[in-house]
Amino acid sequence: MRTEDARPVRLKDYRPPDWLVETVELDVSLDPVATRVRAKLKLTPNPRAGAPAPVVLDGDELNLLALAIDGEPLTAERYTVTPDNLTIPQPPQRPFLLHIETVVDPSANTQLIGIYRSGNTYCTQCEAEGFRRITYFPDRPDVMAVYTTRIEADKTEAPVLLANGNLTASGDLADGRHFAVWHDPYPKPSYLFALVGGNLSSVDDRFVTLSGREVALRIYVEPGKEGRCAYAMDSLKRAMRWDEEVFGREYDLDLFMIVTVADFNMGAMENKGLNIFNDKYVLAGTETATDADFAHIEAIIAHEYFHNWTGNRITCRDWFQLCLKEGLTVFRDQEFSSDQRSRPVKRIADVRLLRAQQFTEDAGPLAHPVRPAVYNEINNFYTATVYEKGAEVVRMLNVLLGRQGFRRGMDLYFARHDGRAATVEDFIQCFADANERDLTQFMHWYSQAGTPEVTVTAAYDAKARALRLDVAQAVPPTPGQASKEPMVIPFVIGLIGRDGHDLPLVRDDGAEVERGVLVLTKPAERFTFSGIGQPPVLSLNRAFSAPVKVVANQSSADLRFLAARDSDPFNRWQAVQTLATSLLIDNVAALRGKRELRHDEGLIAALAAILADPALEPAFIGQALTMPGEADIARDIGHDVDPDAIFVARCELREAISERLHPALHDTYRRMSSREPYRPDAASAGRRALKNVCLDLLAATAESSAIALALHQYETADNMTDRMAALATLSLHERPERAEAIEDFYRRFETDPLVVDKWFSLQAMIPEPGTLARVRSLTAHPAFSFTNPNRLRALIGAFAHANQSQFNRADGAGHAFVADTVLALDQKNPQVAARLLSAFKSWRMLEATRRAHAEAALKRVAAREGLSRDVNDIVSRSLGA
Ligand code: 0A1
Ligand code: ZN
Repeated sequence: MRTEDARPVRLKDYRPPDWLVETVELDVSLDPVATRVRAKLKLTPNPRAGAPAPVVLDGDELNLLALAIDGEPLTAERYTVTPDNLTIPQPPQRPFLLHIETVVDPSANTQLIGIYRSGNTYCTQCEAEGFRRITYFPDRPDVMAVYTTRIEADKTEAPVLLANGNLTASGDLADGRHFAVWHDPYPKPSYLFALVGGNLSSVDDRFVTLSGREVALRIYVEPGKEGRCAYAMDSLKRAMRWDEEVFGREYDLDLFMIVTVADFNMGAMENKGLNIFNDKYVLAGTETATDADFAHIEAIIAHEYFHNWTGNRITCRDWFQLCLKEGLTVFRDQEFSSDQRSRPVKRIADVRLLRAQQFTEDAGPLAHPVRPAVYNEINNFYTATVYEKGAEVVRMLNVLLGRQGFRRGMDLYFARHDGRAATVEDFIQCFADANERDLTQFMHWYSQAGTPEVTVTAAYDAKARALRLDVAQAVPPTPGQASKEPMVIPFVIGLIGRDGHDLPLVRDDGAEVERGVLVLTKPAERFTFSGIGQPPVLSLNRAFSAPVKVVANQSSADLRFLAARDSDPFNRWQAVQTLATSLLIDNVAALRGKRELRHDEGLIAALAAILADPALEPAFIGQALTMPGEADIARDIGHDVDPDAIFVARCELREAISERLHPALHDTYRRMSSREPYRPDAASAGRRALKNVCLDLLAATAESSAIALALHQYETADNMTDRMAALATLSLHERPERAEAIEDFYRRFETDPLVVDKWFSLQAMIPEPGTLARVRSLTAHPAFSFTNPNRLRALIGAFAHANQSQFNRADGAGHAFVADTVLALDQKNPQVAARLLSAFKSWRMLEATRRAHAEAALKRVAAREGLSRDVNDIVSRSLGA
């Protein structure tokens, strides 16, 4: 294991590689405990590098058996081996063939990086620095090579042998073994290498590209699970078509394969031609997967597929450029889902996620820029900032340049950089060149951390028929960045007249504001609009055009007006959230000061109007009725946070909504109930979402009839969405029905690990003091596994990340439990341990007692000898060392 000695890697130290690899021939002989890897690398001196240089290859937990140059074995004095490197100090300064033979133990690989086993399947995970756990190699993304992979294995243990590219040969060998040879004609970085060996079944389909080429599609699963791949396969074909239509991108190999495994550190991996997926993001059936699962499958299948162009054909020069592939590809998958489903609802869901995860990250000790300038462990930068904020930055280009201008920039990017390893500068330059725009200032989005705050003050002058907007922006300080430069913020606004129509946006110099985009560039600036015959209501940051926090102090009446009338659906939703947030913040303060709680009739009226609006999509109404989450309220409060008070204030609000809107909620519940057979499409899912939000609100008062309704729905549901939603509602009420239903659920689904994960999570998220004891005892449940990342995240991850009041218990027991788990897990799987530890990312904003407990827990982790680099990095940044 790579232990803690931190060696910060800095962007400014980037140097091109001294040696390039033209071709890689791998010969891998699979064995459960001694997998032998023979590698033949064609190395050439890099003409872009300087003086003659040694060959320094990366390695991690490898056993070197043999080494030769051009067929001649290297004697011991001609090379050195350390735990991290293999160095040949005086290689020939010309192209040569390097033969390396190593052996690794896949069964002992609990990190799940490199070659490992998931059940009986052999599989690999190489991003970011896992290839070095397979063979010695210049394991950096700017070394792109053509790979040929020969795999051999026992034919009964691993009848299926897969690697990147096309199958070029296969056959039987002596002793019951067999082999397959795969060739990938596209040069690629080592992190996109993959191989799989196992007893797998495939579901096969085909896709004909726009230019008429036929591509074979295969999804490999454990035998018996073939019936659960239909939605993933359909999503794949839709994604392939969409990328042709929207981005002009065709698939480039004759075969596209997806393999599912049950043990995987992340969601999925875009290896060239051979995506490897956490089975949770492929397998789905009506009885076992929720609407949210179906939506995730669609998005992640598309995400990995889209990487073929944004990530694989054009890759990253170095890991600092991670957002180049991830932010862009998330943007692309968000757009795909928006086109397949409802654009406004998707935008609301994405912004909820962005605020919950990225804004929170940006507000705490783990804040970092979209393109960090330094890292200790790259695995810790697969973050909401790189992915989600990275996508927002790409989206802002789309807003600034318009759809066509954006497409021009993308086309140029594909044309200019195909087959290369690129940087963020390269990417942005394409948009600048294709649109003749200067995007220098825009680059601050990549280098400055923190969520910008945009403050808007309006003044209406009736006599001059003019509206003046004073707009100020500020980016708060973040670790290592005390002061910031102003950003380019595409701020889309609307001015709404009393009749609900948008007024024309004409600047006082007569220029019309195109697409409503005000481009903010200064710390403070003034915009004046003329021809405004009445004081308008402001609709700000429409469709969330920039990832900023808006401060506008709009009146409750204006917010209600926006909730009812804005032509921008996102801002209708936002207006409700703003009303609810300010009420919740006031009430948290009231609870702590033992004062009486405030009620907001305006908010209730706004919700009633939305519920009654027949023009609105059900999924949108469901989003509007869902109050801000506890973590969001905490972040908005920002300091001296008491999670219990937040929980109570939120419950009180839900009860008030329940009481005041009871008949409408009941009626909506009934109207949204369906006797039709289950279908996972967006419209049906939206109806179920609204129905289940209503059910949960109806039960918020713990009224018996609502509990009975939930129980009835739980028992009679014909799909997992309804069954799970009913169970989640029941889980919030400490009554005998809850225990029975939880028992029943396990009995029904105990043979299905992905459903058992839902069962673990649901219990871990119960916001009650008994939950910690329940979680502890569930760690001894026969279905729990400490080494399977999905199980671990389902139980302990859900407790730490999704149960604010119990993780942050006032007695510190929640923090201590998670710290203990991190320490125990770190020995086995540092990447997953570090991610669990990041649950402490908001510890500094807690009130003093809880903050002290969190600090003590973090210090205890920090004090442990022999921490992994992953955990050491998170804990030291969390403590601000
Ligand atoms: N590139 C993948 C995410 C990923 C990153 C690291 C991994 O290591 C275990 C695995 C997957 C994506 O964006 O989907
Ligand atoms: Zn990705």
